[in-house]
Amino acid sequence: MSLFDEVIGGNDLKKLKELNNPDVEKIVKEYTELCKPKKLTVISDSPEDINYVRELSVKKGEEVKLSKEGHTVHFDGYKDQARDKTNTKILITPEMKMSKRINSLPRKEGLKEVLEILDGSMKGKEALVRFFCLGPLNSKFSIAALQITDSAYVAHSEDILYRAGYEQFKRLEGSGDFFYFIHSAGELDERGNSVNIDKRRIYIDLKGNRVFTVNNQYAGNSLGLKKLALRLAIYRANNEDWLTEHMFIMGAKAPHRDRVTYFSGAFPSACGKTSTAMIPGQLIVGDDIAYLKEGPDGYAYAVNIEQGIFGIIEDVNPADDPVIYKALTTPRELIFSNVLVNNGKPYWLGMGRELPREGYNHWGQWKSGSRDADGNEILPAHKNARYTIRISELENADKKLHDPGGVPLQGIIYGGRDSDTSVPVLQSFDWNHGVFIGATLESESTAATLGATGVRKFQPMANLDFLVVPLGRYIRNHIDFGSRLTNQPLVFSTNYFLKDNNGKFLNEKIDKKIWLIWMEGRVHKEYDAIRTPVGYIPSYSDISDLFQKIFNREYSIEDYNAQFAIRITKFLEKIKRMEDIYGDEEDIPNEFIEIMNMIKNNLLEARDKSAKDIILPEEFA
Ligand code: SPV
Ligand code: MN
Repeated sequence: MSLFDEVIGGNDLKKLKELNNPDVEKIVKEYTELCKPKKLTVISDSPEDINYVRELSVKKGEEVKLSKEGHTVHFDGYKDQARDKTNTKILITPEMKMSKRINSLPRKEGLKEVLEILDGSMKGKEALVRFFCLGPLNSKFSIAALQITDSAYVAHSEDILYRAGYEQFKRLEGSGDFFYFIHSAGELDERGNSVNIDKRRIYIDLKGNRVFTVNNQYAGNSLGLKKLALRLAIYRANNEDWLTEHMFIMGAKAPHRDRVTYFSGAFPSACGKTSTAMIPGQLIVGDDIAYLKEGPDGYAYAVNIEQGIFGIIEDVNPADDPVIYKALTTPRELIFSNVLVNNGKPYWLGMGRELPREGYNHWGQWKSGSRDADGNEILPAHKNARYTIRISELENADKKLHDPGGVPLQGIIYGGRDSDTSVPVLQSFDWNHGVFIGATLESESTAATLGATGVRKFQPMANLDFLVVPLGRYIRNHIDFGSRLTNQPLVFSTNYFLKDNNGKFLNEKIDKKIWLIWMEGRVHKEYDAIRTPVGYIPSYSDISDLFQKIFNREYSIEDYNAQFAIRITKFLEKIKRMEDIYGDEEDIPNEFIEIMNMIKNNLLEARDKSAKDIILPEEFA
């Protein structure tokens, strides 16, 4: 009798067989034999099965119940609090080209290594087999996804974040056209955390439509359907004629207007992406990953491949993020991760109230002043602490969340974290210039990935971490995708992080609502704009009107000038950085280079003409 036959129960085998899918059976058998769990449980879409996972996670201690109904907390290991870029690699075959900036490894070598690590990794544990659907069910966007994991927390999180897909697998009618993900947290310590962090590996096998991930628990590393499937889907989209993007999707609603205007937006981690998608009074479709396809009417249609949010909790407070704050503080199914827990209550940084001076956190039993083995002081909660929640639980969920056709995009926003260069909001001259803006996005680093914070990083389309095709190819696809659309979305950039010379932010957090409403109005041709060397910016009168109408706030011309002046030298420095980066890449489309030269010339001309380094908007009006 094989190990597989020993560890699978009759009912579980039946569920597997009912899918009538030889590839699914083969894969489940193969990785059971390799990982050697003591039990294999197959989860269908039934409420009983889904509840089984939820309870298992609590029973195993991967999640602990908090005092509010439905709330649980999960802790990742102390050194497993963010995506591990170093150990995330794309497995490539000799004919596959990859940019230097993409972390890759020869496929043979990578498979050998990771399969060795996975060998026996589930010993003594229960493995869960789950079926999901990326994108709405039964749609031209749907991609079926199979997950095998020994972490009930992973399986439970996926249940909140993704659409159940056991029935979707039946629709495959036996085809092997699906993604699959093998995850093991590996050997665990007494807190239930992965011990062998030095052997943490996240290997993406493009050829095999699969990902192997081991010795980790943090969702960005462990959940197959999140950033791991994102990479497989980018590969697929770039070999076809659509886009897979690190983008939110939202419905913008201007006050007193009876219309919904859909936007998608790419922001690197921790640059205000979720909070843009959650601006009060707006509708959310998704906050992280979107597939875009051309519709019959020439619009780009977008779907959220997820149905939940794995959001950063730091700074979620009643003033800045009222919708999320309310959702996080009322009973519902919700997982907190890496927060501070005291007396059954979760606490996080920036929640708008004082935190207890002791409690339990990602480090262990914590007291104010506690230090880790390296002598570093431990914050009460991790800066990348998060919450996992279904979008349908939010009062601002858009009714088209599960629409199989997606939503038509009328605007695309690229937002970086930039303290000294770009203006708060700007519209591109056209689609290709929009691609340029996206492809030259930068972000000052934060705690969402491991490594130093505060360093300016190149973040094309907020997607560099996940790119599995050469940059030139990816940009080509964007240009071509837009050229096929007869109803192109307008493209904008935003920057919420501009600072004055004393390092103080020039904007309030909530100002993003004004920029959004301006962008919405631009789509409907309701505002004029000022043409600057780098794109179109709003006029003072439109913006100050909006501040007045929406916030009842005075917006002074001094504020406008400080925020919307064009910093010529800073922009030229940015162009120089981009010339260096792109000069080093192969097959960059000509259209892109032409735009770069055009913007550079615009900037130089403006400086010659005005003899100034920082030019006020009125000089361009
Ligand atoms: C991000 O960092 O972009 C996230 C969270 O959305 S993670 O799951 O870590 O990717
Ligand atoms: Mn993300």
